[in-house]
Amino acid sequence: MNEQLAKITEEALGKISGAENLDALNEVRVEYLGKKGHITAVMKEMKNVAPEDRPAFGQMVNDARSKVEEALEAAKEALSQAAIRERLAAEVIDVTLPARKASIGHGHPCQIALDEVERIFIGMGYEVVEGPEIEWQEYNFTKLNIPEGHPARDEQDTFYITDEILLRSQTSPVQARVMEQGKLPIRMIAPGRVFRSDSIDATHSPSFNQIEGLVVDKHITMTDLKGTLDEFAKELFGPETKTRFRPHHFPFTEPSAEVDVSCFKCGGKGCRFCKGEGWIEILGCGMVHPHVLDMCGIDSREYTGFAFGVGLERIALLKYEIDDMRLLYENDQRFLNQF
Ligand code: 2NL
Repeated sequence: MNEQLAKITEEALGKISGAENLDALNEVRVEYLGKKGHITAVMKEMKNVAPEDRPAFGQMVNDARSKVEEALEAAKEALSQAAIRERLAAEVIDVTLPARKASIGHGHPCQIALDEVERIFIGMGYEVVEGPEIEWQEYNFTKLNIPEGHPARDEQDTFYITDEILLRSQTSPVQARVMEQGKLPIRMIAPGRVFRSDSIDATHSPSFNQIEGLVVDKHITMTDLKGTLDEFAKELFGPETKTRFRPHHFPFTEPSAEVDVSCFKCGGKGCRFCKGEGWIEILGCGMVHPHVLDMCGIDSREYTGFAFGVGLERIALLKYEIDDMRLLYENDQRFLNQF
């Protein structure tokens, strides 16, 4: 018996040291120590052993069992260590490689220009107000003195969602909403995205940004309009800047004007930048039409106001001397990083 057990133990130890991985090791455990294992089978012989020999027999089998268990444990430890070493070697990280540069991006020229415009008007006591990009045509057109049948409502020019709902073609509906709330006086600018059914070229896009301004109070006159926009132009383009108001027509203002600034490149002498004109057009403005005030719930016999609208992209193109609007929509970092 002793000899047979020694042989089984020897065999088990041999297989343990030959096991190449943890699965193989487990098979050896089952083969010798499992329910039907070789060493377990020897233990089951106990019943055939003379009662006086049983303690010694039991001791002997237990010793063999312990020996195999210890060997299994040691081999398991060694194989696990080897597996970890192998993984560490395979996953080695070269800490001397240069790190990937963290990119924090760059402000968009339109955002920089908008920040500047907002700073100027906030400095003059204006509030910045935003509103929905999807509007009732009532607010986009009717309340702004653009009745049904007016050419500005042409389906070719505006993106309609239903007969009554559209993508706003200007930010003035935001101002119509503020007027309707009835808190006077009003000093506000409304920046935001607007939509026109235009084809894309160097100066047009179906979606662009506008900043509209509105002042409503008692005794507001054209001199307030001219003084405010002259100050705005000087702050935006430099203290030497002059302004020129040319008569124009907008449905929501009367009288209306377009405003030019003296060319900030040549000072007004005429150059390539201003196409020899000496002047550059930057915005449209006028005294709020009394119909507009009345339709928005403000008594036009008591209150007057002025309003203006500027294209944000146009300001950015002029200020940063960019010659194609499409560059503003590509978001190429190499372009943006220049401003
Ligand atoms: C332009 C001209 C303009 C307005 C916008 C306005 C708004 C209200 C009432 C009256 Cl609520 N007017 N906005 C007035 C005149 C001109 O924009 O050429 N924009 C790019």
